[in-house]
Amino acid sequence: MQPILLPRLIIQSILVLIILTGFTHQYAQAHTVIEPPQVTEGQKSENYLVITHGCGDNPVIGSSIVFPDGVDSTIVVNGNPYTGPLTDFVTNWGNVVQLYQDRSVFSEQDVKRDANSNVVGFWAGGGRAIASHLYGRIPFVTSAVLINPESCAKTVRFAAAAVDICKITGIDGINGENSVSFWTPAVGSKYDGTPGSHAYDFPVFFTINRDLQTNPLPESCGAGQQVSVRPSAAQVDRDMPIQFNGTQVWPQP
Ligand SMILES: [Cu+2]
Repeated sequence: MQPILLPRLIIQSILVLIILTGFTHQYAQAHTVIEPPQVTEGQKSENYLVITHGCGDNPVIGSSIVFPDGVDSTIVVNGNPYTGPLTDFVTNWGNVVQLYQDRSVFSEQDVKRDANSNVVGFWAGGGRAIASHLYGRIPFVTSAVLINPESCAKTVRFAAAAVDICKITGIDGINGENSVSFWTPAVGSKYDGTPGSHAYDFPVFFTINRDLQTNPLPESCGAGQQVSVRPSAAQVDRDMPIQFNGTQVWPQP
C-alpha cells in the first residue's frame, strides 16, 4: 500500500463509523424507552419512561405501561423456553415499581395493581399533550431487584408492554388513524399492534444485571444465562386499560 493512501483510508473509516453511530443513535431514540434501560441488581434506580414521538403527526395525550407480573409470564433462558417459576432467577420480583407524582407532562396519573395489590404498571394522561416533535418523560423508581444466587442468570430482561395514546377510541379503533403507538411484545394480546407496522413486537425493555462482585456465578454456570421475561396476553389485556376514578377511560368501554 502506498503511504499516501493510508491516511485517506483511515479518514474514510472514521467517517463511516461516525455515520453508522449517528444512525444507530437516531434509531435508538426513535422509540419509547425506559431510561436507564439497565440496572444492577441490589440497587434502587431512578428511571423515566421516555416518550419520543407522537403517533404519526398526532401528539401523545397519555401513556400506559405494564410490566410482566412474573406470575403467568413467559420465561426464555438462552433462547429456550423455561417452564419453572421466575423465582428460580429473581427472588423478589413484584411491587418493585413505584410512580412519582409529577404533573409537568400530564395532569393525571396512577399506578396499576394486581390481585395481590402489587404495582404492575402505571399510566399518565390528560392536561396538555406532548408536541409530536418533542420528548416527554414520566419519572418512576424501582426498588432493588435481587438475582437468585443459586441461578446462572447473568441478566434478566423484562419486556414491558407500553402504549402511547394519541386519540381515545374503543378497542376496535386502537389500530387506526394513528390513534396509538405500540411498544408491546407480540404476545397475542389486544395490544399487539399490526404486524409490519412501526416497532411491531418492539417492547420497552428493563434489564437487571447480576452484580458479579457480590453475587458471583456458581462455578458450574460457565458463561451464565440470559433470561428474558414477557407478560402473558391475559395480563396485558387485564392491565393495559386506564382506569380513572374507578371507570375505564381508555380504551373506551
Ligand atoms: Cu419509534
